[in-house]
Amino acid sequence: MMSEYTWFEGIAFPTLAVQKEQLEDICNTFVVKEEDLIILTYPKSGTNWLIEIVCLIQKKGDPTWVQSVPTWDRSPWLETSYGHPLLINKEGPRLMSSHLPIHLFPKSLFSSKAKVIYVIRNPRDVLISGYFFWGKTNLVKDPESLETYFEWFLKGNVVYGSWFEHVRGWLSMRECDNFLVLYYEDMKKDTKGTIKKICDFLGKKLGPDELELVLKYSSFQVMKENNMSNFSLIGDDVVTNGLQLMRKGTTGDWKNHFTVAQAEAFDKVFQEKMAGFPPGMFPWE
Ligand code: PPS
Repeated sequence: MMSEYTWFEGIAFPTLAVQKEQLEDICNTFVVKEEDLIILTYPKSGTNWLIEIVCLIQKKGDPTWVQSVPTWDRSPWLETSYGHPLLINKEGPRLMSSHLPIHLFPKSLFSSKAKVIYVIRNPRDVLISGYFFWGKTNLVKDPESLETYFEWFLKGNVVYGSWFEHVRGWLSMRECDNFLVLYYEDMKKDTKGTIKKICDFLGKKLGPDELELVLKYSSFQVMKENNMSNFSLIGDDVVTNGLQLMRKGTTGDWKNHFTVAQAEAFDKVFQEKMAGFPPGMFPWE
């Protein structure tokens, strides 16, 4: 069944998860605290993987927390009707996630020293991951074909808006000390190096055995089997048909799905929309 969207500032949000009044409130009045840690992503970029890594770092590799508490309670999604109240009522340092574009994020962030980690993934893989994910939920309109979803994605007619604008917007903060940019592709290529980078950013030290535990419990296979992390607890009101968060967990899957014409059309739009960034900004290009 098709779901309605909640529209806010020209961007579509899944009505089942996000409400307009709450979004307005979050944007204008939510107070980010100095000691907060915020995981920011465009959807399907590796959000849940990063949440798992951060939770495990905080517990020095002990998996008890990630194996007993669902992801959305460990790191509530700020803009959701479920996550927002949890965050307002939480005392002390908070871990939170968000897919909000920069112009809708609570203004208090920009005068705060709260730490932010922003994960970027090749948008071609984001598109494919999203196509297979959203179609198995009641959260979005059913595109009915990859061709249609491809067009919607390039135009930004998808939930949370345009990937290009999201990434361009948040990358404007990349020189800030409290802002760490990670790439899904680097996380795959050198997961241990990425975990160390996150530890440095958070001012956490892990011993070699602790690092191995973080690596083990955040691996694709272990997360896929962890019901607290693999979205198997999401209810039937949202899931329509065998929803899987942990689908493939690879880079370059888009090559199995794009036609040559689609690959060319994507390259063209990417070059136009992301012009002006220094060489090497996007490791897959
Ligand atoms: S969501 O729904 O927007 O929060 O999704 P998000 O977590 O951002 O992205 C889901 C994709 O991340 C992959 N993933 C992983 N890849 C490698 N290792 C680990 N541990 C891992 N955990 C999640 C997941 O498989 C989704 O990508 P696809 O390409 O669909 O497999």
